[in-house]
Amino acid sequence: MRLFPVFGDQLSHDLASLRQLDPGTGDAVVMMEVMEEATYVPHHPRKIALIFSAMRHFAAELEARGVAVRYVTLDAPDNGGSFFAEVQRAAAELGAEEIVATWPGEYRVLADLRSWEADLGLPVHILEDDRFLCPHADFKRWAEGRKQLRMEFFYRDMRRRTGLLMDGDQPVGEQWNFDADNRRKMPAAETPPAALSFAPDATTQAVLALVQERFAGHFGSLEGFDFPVNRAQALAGLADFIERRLPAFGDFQDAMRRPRGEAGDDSLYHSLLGTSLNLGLLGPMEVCAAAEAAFAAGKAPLNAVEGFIRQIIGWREFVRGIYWLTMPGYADRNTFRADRPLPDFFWTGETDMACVRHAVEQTRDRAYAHHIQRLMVTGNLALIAGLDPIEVNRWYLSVYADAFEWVQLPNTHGMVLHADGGYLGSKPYAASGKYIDRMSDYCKGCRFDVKDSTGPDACPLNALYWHFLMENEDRLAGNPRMGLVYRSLAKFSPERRAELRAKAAATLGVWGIAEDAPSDAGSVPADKQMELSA
Ligand code: FAD
Ligand code: DLZ
Repeated sequence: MRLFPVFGDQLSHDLASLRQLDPGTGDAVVMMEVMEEATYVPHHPRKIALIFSAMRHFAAELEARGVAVRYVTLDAPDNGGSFFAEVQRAAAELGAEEIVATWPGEYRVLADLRSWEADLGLPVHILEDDRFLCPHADFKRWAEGRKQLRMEFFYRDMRRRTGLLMDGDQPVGEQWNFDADNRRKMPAAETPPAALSFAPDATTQAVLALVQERFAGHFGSLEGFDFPVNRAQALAGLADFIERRLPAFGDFQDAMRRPRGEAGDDSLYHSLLGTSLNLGLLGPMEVCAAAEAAFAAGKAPLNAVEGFIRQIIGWREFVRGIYWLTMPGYADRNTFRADRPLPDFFWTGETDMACVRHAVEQTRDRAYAHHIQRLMVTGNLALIAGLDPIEVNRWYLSVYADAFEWVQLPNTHGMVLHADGGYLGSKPYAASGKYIDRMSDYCKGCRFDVKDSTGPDACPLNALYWHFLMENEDRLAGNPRMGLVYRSLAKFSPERRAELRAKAAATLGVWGIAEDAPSDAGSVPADKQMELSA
């Protein structure tokens, strides 16, 4: 008898391990809702509910196909609390002779799985997760000998490998990348269509009640839960995106906008496919093929389709490759020696900065923020304020419904914080308020003046930006991609530099995280802190 553990982000019927399962031989799947997973960081309740509901739907689909499933709910009276405890019990009770698993999404879980063989006294087979398009060995081969890894070159290889948007060995449109066309600010009259909303069925409602009861103390709201929780819903979400939002996805990919009380406010023209992809309800090739077909049918322009496909076969595969190539250890580097705690407003949204307030409130309400909010609002602030990468990484892993460490960590630690010393990205995305003003309407009506850097109402991002550049001049001034900004900084008088430093220090003081503040001042509230000190 073989036991097949299936984790909450492995909800694909063609999962490598499930392809080996033979229902006629006594093989069984075990799926487990366990406190260890739900609390190793304080996950957003919406994320926990999504995962539990999707797991329950997937288990029901397996059973309908004749697969024996041992499903352990969180409130089962004898729930063992961890993957290991439940697998051990299932193996003993069912008389398992072997464990067959698919490579998990986090190093932490892989290390656990690898210890099972000795602890259970049973063979444990861990199969490669071939739902991803670039196997570990291929990424390793590609990366070997390169000091820095650059997504663009990896992406071109992935285009050749998949044949997506290729004309023989040349890119369709004679250009690999149309990013330069994808930076439009959103006009006030533009109204992105609302994404599909999936009303909770009885299974989801039961999960919502359970999560409400058990995780009420975690940051985030369950109200209006409407994530797709099974493959049929995920496919409907994909079709809706391809038809109604993909055509403008490229143009407004980098745009941000204040909430206007309209249905599409949170995601603009983004796909909202991240949770379905990461849980395994959709596969990367099928979503890219759907986008490519829309281009072939003349329903979506090349800049949109190329931009979308690049995110999936480029960025998504690239960050996963980096994660597995460098773990454990990727998160240990802290290039800028950043050590300030997270200001309270990351958990409360209580700040007068309109951009940050919106990003945090939306995150609290939806467990979602689109890429530019994550990168250029909360991310940029974390970078230029010198926030501790451990706290920042934990925040991102906790608060987004699509967050699993293989994808969250390289994006946060590498792309946003540049804490990996430039392994993932060639330069930090540091920006002042000017960038936010160029790409959004946040600054209009914000209490702070984006055109001012040092006055009492100056946008705090401006002085923090220059402060960051001054603090890290020795590390960054030699970077050819930072040449322009350092040439500007070189023109600043000593008095101007001092003013900017003083303003930045005052801002950090107001947030309770200046150097001379007590180390816990303004930090994560105690109830959210349980894992942060680990
Ligand atoms: P869209 O904008 O519609 O993009 C389509 C798809 O492309 C996404 O669903 C995703 O699968 C993929 N994609 C886009 N950008 C990236 C990227 N940089 N890395 C990997 N895949 C990408 N993505 C996650 O899936 N989980 C995370 O935990 C996560 N954390 C992030 C943290 C930070 C600091 C940053 C800057 C980005 C992070 N991303 C993460 C990437 C990206 O922001 C999300 O994938 C995206 O916002 C999800 O929304 P969407 O489905 O509407 O994406
Ligand atoms: C994120 C998460 C949560 C909150 N809870 C569970 C759970 O109870 N059971 C489960 O199988 N998976 C859960 N997950 C997702 C896992 O953390 C994820 O599958 C692993 O981290 C991947 O290695």
